[in-house]
Amino acid sequence: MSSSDSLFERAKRLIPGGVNSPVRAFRSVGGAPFFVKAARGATLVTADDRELIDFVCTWGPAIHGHNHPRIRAAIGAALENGTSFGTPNPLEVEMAELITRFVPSIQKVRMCNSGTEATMSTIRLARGFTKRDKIIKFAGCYHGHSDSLLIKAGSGALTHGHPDSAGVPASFARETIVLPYNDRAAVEAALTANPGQVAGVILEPYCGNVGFIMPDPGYLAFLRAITAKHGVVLIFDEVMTGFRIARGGVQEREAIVPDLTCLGKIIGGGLPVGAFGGRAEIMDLLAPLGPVYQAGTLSGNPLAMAAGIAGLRLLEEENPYQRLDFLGRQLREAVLGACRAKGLPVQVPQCGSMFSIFFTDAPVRDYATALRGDAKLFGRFFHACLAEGVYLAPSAYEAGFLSTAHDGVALTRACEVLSGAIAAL
Ligand code: KE4
Repeated sequence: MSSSDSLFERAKRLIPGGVNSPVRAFRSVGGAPFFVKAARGATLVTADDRELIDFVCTWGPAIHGHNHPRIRAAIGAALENGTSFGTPNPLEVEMAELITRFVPSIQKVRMCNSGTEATMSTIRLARGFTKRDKIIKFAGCYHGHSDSLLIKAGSGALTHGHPDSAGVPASFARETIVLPYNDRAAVEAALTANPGQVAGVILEPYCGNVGFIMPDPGYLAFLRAITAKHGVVLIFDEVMTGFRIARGGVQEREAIVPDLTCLGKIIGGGLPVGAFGGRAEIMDLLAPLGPVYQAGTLSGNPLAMAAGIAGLRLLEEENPYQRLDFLGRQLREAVLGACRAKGLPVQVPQCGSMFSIFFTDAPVRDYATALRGDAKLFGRFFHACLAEGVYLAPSAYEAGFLSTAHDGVALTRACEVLSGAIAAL
């Protein structure tokens, strides 16, 4: 039995499903997950001493590749001073200054420990600010696992066939209106049908949890205008896209100014971090200033701040976005070319270092069209790539990620593997 197999057997005895996050379980692609003991650059080293070229990048944070020396050094230096103080610390201020400089719509920001905490807190803020209860989200968008948002959710919830989680009271679910993404009429109808009742609209401005889906031209501007008109808080969940699609996230690339923004992943440099921020008049409702409570023992943790600051400074120095888009286009062209040669219908939406592969002939623009992709074929493709040392997200409903460390041999090899796997399907 391989080391991963024996670790998985032990894990399953004590950890539900043997994993600490469902999407890691390979349930939708079949087979058992491998365990990783080390990671560096574009490579994972498994417990079985296999080296894999990684396109999951720990679900987004590793935009500089794994274990970047600058991030490692920053954590080491911070560690000399201790791990957690439970008081304000200088690094939190530096992080707040960086985030507000990179994302000008964020006038004030609060650190927390995960993307889930960030999105959950913005929902509470929107409700506190507007004194309204209803929230609009979009089918397939995943905003973490807080009750109000685990309705028609993407990512692992969709992957495992439970987009509406058990355990969420009907009274909670009633306050969440779920609409199709990219459907303007649906938003107009929902706001007309619920006058003065909708506190906020939350969305992934580019979806990364139902595969990678971009908005129709003008859709984000439409949402900005209609939410302003109805006094509804517009929340961009940029936990995945923040600092990845552009230094200022999707809102920079699309020149849209949301009221609140959720962040995570990259800003932690691989350590547990979330953040949310936006208009000061909304953020100042937060305790200790105002009546909306939110808190966290390890929020602004010095090690996580040091790692995140090092990663953001590296982005500022390298400005890798054009380079990452060039790498993403290479991968896209390799998959499109191989599928064309095979006569296999495929969509490969890609922007910068985010992409996904849908085996379907119809363009994918929302939850319904994403589900038309051949998930079984994706599972076979996933394992064919894994067998050759390339690790894609273990689900047809996730985004793939590139890092600056993929530039060169890793991407060349990966494109060969992806093309070969398609030819052999
Ligand atoms: P976390 O609570 O997992 O830190 O963040 C939740 C979250 C919020 N918003 C967006 C847009 C997200 O993508 C996420 C988390 N992303 C998934 C990957 N699809 C995390 C992977 C996992 O659940 O293990």
